[in-house]
Amino acid sequence: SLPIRLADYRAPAWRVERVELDFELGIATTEIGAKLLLRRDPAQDESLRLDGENLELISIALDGEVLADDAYRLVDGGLEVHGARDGSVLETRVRVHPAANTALEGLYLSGPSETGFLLTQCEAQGFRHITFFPDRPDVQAIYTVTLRADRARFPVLLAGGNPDGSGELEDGRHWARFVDPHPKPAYLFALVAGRLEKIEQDYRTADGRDVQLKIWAEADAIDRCHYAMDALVRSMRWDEQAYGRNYDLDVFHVVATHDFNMGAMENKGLNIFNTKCLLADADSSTDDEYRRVEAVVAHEYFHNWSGNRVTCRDWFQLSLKEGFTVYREQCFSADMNSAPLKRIEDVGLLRRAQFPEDAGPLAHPVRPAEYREINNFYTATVYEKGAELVRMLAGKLGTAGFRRGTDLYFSRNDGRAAALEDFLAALGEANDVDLSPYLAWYGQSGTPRLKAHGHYDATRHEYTLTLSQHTPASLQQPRKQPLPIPVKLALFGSDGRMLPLHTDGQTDASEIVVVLDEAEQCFVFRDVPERPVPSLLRGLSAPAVLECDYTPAELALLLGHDPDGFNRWDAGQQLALRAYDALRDGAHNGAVNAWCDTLAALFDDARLDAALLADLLVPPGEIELAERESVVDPARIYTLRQQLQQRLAARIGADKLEARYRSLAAQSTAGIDAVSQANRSLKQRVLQLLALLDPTAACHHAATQYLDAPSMTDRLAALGVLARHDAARSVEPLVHYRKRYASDPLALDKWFALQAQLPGEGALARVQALEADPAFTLKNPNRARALLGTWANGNPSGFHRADGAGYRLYADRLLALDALNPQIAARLATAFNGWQRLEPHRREAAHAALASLAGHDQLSRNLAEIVGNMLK
Ligand code: DPP
Ligand code: ZN
Repeated sequence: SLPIRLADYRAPAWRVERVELDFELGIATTEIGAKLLLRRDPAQDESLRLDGENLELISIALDGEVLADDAYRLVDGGLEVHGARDGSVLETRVRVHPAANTALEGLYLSGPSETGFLLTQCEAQGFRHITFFPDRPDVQAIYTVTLRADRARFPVLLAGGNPDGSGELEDGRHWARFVDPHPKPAYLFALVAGRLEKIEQDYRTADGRDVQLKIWAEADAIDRCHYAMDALVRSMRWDEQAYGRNYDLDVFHVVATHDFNMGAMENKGLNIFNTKCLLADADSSTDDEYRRVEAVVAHEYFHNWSGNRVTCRDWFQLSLKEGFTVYREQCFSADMNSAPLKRIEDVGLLRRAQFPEDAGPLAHPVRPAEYREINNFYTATVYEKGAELVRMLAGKLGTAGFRRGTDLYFSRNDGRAAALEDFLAALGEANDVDLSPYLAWYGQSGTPRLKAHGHYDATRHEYTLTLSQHTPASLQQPRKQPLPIPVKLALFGSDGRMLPLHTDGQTDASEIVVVLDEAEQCFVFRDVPERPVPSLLRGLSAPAVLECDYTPAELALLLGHDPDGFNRWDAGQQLALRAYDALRDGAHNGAVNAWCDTLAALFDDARLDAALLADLLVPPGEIELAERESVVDPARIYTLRQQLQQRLAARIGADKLEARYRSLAAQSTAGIDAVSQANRSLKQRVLQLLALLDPTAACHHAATQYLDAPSMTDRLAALGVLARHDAARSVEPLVHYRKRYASDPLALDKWFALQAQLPGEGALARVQALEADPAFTLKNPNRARALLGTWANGNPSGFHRADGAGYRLYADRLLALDALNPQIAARLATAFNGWQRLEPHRREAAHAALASLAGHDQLSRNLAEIVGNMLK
C-alpha cells in the first residue's frame, strides 16, 4: 500500500450531516441499516466514495430508489456511488460477523458466545467495519442510533448520546434509541449490548446540568468499579475548575471489557474501558493500578472537550487531542496525589519508552509526515512527547496565560476538526506571543542533546553558562534544525542553598527559565558570590537529554539538597549513570561512592518522604542504560546494574535495611491513602535491596509477607523477591496465587507478567512453559501482552538471549498473533526497537528473525509497516 501523506490533505468532497443507524444485533451475524444525509462541497466535483471493509452489502438505495448495478461499484476498501447530489439520502444495509472478529476493531464479541456481550471500537478506522461511510475525523455528523435485539440475551442496549426511547418488539425482542445532539466524527461512535450490571451516581455540573453517571461491567466485575466512579466524579469537577469545561449530555456511560486493544476509548457519552484501566480493589489491585485507573478515567473524560467537542482534522493531528489530554491527565494526577512523584513517574516513562523510540528505526515526529497504518502511530511519541510539548507551552505562558489560551482554543474551535496550528494560534493570540517557532518541535523527530558548560569569573562574580543543542540525524531527516528549548535553571551554593539569580532582564528569582533557540548561546549571571553548581532543565522543562560536565560531588550536592523532589531525583539519576559508567569501565570509584554515600545519608533522613526515598533508591533501568551504549549487551547491562545496586545495599548495610523493613512491615495496612502507599513502596524497595545482600533473610521476610499481605501490592512484591532469589521457595506461593485468582483475569495477568520478568536466559523456557498454561491465549490482548509483551519489553536480559532463540520464538508468535489481531501484533513487534545496536551475535539473530517475518506474504499492513521500518 502507498503511504498517506500530511502534505496531501484535502477537505472532504462529501460530508454527512445526519446519519440514522439501525442495528439488528446478533452474536454470529448483525445487520446494519444506515441512512446518510449527504452534503457536497460545491468546489469539488468528485463522485461519492465511502469507506467500508469486510462488509457484506445487502441493499443500497439513493433518494428512495434502489440503485441499479451500474450506479454503484464495490472497490477495494469501499464503495463508489454515482448520481448523488447535495442533499441526497443514501441508504445501505450490510451484514457483519461479530463473533468472528478477532481483530477487535469494529463490532465484536467480548467473552464466550453464550454469555459474552457485543461492543464496538472505532478509533481510528473501525467504523468502516460497521457501515459504508466517509470514515475520516473531519466529517462530523449528528447520530441517531436504534438498537434491536433479543431481550433475554441482550438486556442492556447502549449507544452514545442521550436516550431517546425504548420498548418491546415481538418474539421477545426489544429496542432502544439514542440521539447525540453534538456532531461527531465516526471514530467516536459506540454501542454496547449484552448482560451487564451497573453502578450509578447523580452529578450536577457547575453550569447546572443533571447527569446520570453509570458504570457497566459483567457481574463478576461490577463490585470493583466504585473507585473508577469516584475518580470520574473528581475528574469532572477538576475539569470544571481547571479548564472551565462542563459535561454536555444527560448521561455518561462507562463500560468495562476484558477484550480491548487499547487502554480505553473516549466515545461520546459511552466510554469503553479495558478492565485493566477501570477495575480496582484492595484484594486484587496494586497501588500502581489504582493510580492508573484514576489517570485513565480522567484521560478519557477530559477527551470530551480535548478530542470530542474539538476534534482532529486528520490523523496526522492525533497529538492535538492525545498530547493535550495526556498533559491534562498528568496535571490532574499531580493535583490528586503528589506532584513530584507524578513527574518522576512520567519522566521515567518518557526516558524508557519515548527516547528509545525517537532514537531508533521507528522514530517519527509528534506530527508524522506520513503513515501506512494509522494504528501504528498511537505511540509514546504522539502521546508522551506530545504531552511534553504542551507542558513546555503551558510553562511558557504560566497558569493564567495558558488558561486564557485554552479558553480561546475551545471557544474558537468548538464543533470543529482542528489542526495543531489552531492550538498554537489560540494559545499565542490569547497571550500576544508568537508561538509558531514551537511548531518545529512537532515536525522534527529525535531527542535534542543539550550541552551545558559553566564558567565562573571570581573577580567579577560573574557566572557564564554556555548552552548548546544538537539533535542526531535520522534517516528521514538527515539535517535537524535548532529548536526553542526552555531551560529552567537554578544555581546552588556550596552549602546546598539556592542562590538568588541576577540576569540582565530579571532579578532575584531563585529559579528562572532561559530559552535556547539557537545552536549555541551564552547566559550571564551577575553578583554570584561563589562558583555555583547549576541545576539545569529542572522539572525536565523540555524533552531533551542533558549533557553537563558535572563532577560527582556536584551531582551529590544536588541530590542531597535540592528542595524540589523531582530535581533531587533527577540529579540522583544522573549521578547513578556516572556510577554505572565507572563500574563498567573499571574506573575510579568516585561516582559510585558519591551515589551510595549520599543515598545512605538520605536513608537516615527522617524528614524525607518515604515514597520519594523509594524512588531515589532506584537507578535508571536497563533500557535507559542501553540507550547510552553504542554496542549493547543486555546480559552485561543487567549484571552491572545489579552490581551497582549491590554496592548501594552494602553501603546502607544489612542491619539498617533489616530494621527499616521490620518497622515498615509493622505499619502495613490495606489503605490506599498516600501514607500507606508510600510505606509499601519503600518497604518493597528495602526488601529488594536486602535481597541483594542477604537473600536468605529477605526471602524469609518475603515468604511471611506473601502470606500476611493485606494488599495486592505487598503480595506481588513478596512474590517477586521470592521468585528472583529463591526459585524453589517460590513454587508453592506461585501455585497458591494461581489457584486463588483462577477466575480473575487481571490478577492472572500479573502472575504471567511477574514470571515473564524474571531475568536471565532461563526466561525463554519459562515463557514456553507458561504458554502451555490453560489460561494462556493469544486471543486476549491483555494476556498476550502480560506474557509475551512483558518478556520482550520488560526483561531485556531474558529476551535478548545470546543464541537468538528468544527472537525466533517471538517472531513465531507475532505471526500467529498477526492472523488474529494485527494491531496487537504490530505493537508487540516494536520490542525489536534498538536491534541495530546489539552486539554482533544478537544483532545478526535479531536481523534474521525480522527478515524472516518480512518474507511472509500474508502480513497485515500493520505488522508489515513496523517490520519494514525496522529493516530500513
Ligand atoms: N483510547 C485512546 C486514548 O484515549 C485513543 N483515543 O488515548
Ligand atoms: Zn487519549
